[in-house]
Amino acid sequence: MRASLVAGLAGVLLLTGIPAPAQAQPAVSLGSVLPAPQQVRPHGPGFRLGARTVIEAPGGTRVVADRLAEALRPATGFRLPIVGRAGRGAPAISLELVRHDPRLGDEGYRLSVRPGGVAIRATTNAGLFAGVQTLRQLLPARIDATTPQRAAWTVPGGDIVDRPRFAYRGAMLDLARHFHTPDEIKRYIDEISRFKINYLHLHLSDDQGWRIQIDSWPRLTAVGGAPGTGVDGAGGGFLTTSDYRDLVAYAAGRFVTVVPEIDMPGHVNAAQVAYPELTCDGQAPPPRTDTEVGYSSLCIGKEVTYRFVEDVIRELAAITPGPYLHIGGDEAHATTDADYLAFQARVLPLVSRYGKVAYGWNEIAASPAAAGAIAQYWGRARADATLAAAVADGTKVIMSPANVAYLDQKYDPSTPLGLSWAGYIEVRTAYDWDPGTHLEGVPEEAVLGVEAPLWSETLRTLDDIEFMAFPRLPAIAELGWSTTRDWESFRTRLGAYGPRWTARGVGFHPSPQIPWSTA
Ligand code: NGO
Repeated sequence: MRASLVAGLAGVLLLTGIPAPAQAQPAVSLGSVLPAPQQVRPHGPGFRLGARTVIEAPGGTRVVADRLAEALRPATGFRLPIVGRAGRGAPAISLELVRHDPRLGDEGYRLSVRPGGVAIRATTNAGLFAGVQTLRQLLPARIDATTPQRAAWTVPGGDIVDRPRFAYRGAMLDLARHFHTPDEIKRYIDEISRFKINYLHLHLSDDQGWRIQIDSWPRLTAVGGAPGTGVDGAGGGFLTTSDYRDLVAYAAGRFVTVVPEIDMPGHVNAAQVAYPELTCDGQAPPPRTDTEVGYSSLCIGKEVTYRFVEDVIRELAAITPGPYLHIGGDEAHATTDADYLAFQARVLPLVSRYGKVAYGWNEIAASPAAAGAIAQYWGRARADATLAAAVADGTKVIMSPANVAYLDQKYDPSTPLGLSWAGYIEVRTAYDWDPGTHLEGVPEEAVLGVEAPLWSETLRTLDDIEFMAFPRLPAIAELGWSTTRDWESFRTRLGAYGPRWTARGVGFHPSPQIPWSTA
């Protein structure tokens, strides 16, 4: 409350152009964090990070300490050694796993800032990592510079107790329409994990291309990942199994779980170009790099279809440590309803046979086999009777309504990139909805979380990705993490975050709805 008032005043000052008083103001207020922490109690003097500061990281917390050190060393130029125990009186940022704290759940953390140091406590490393992301935002924005800066590295005094509202907070990248390289994906992971996003969904196949190596069907990538398989014949490429494993490990080191998607029974033209036996007449269709949807379908009556699907699921499950495997299921307009149900009755159980929870676009809810599965809602309506019926049977839901959560939609008519079929989505539109009440018949208990999909028909480079994702991704992240939703507070905190992106060279959309700080 107090924190958001302080933040709100800072916003007014920025808007009116009157400079904030220079004296005694901490550079950042304790509550100025994205997504908003649950409990913020500013009090007492803060901590000043200096050349003698150490990172105290007893057993098992090393992976988080490494991330913290990587985040703070470049701009401060300090050594910040990681030690098991800090010497008495040594200024320290200390990480510690505690046995039990019912306030924290699996991913929560406590952060306290005193003149002698900063303490982050959690019951898991995921919780400590979340606390570290908060701490980074409590330092002056210049902490995000990639070269040493002169600054007073102060952290405001007080306590934060925080935990997420939803267990699943996701982002999706579409590698099929335009391939994005492992390095680009890693940079995206770096940015999204700062907002406590903990799942990255990769859309790995579509009509245009196939982007993941499958050993038992090698032409999928030899043909479907060849140069020229991106939209309009641009680009091409695919992830080898070892690229994929490396990405999964990189993500895990940032507490992000990868969710792979193979889209079927529609969106399969690239697979059919590579393997004509996957069509009903056995004839290869022409390769397609336009952006039509809904014209291709696997051949539901052929056994080879299920050998193919099982091989793909088995191989993907084997290289995916996370719990979910996404089987698409959207826009199967070239599959009859009866065929669609027959297909899902065989394929949804296959996913569990290989040890994964089946996940698909909300169309899968039409199948009785989706009872234990997860459906990703991408519709624009506020009610979906088929989904509500599945929810009553146990299906869980991830919310990605296209008209509020699709990061590929234009901000406004002047946005140079993106599509607009679901409407224009400025920052406020992305923020002003509630995943727990958005859909009739889908109560909060049935909602596993939120996801912000970024389809790439019009997006080729990392710059394109960043321009569309930021600043809307933090809006969706806040809906997934925070229990409060307050637009005035959000826009002020977002405005204060801008210089952090600038310092890292992240080209965000400077939305006119946000009071961007130029500090
Ligand atoms: C739809 C479609 C995708 C498009 C996307 C573009 C879903 C689930 N299927 O969303 O193939 O790329 O819109 O916004």
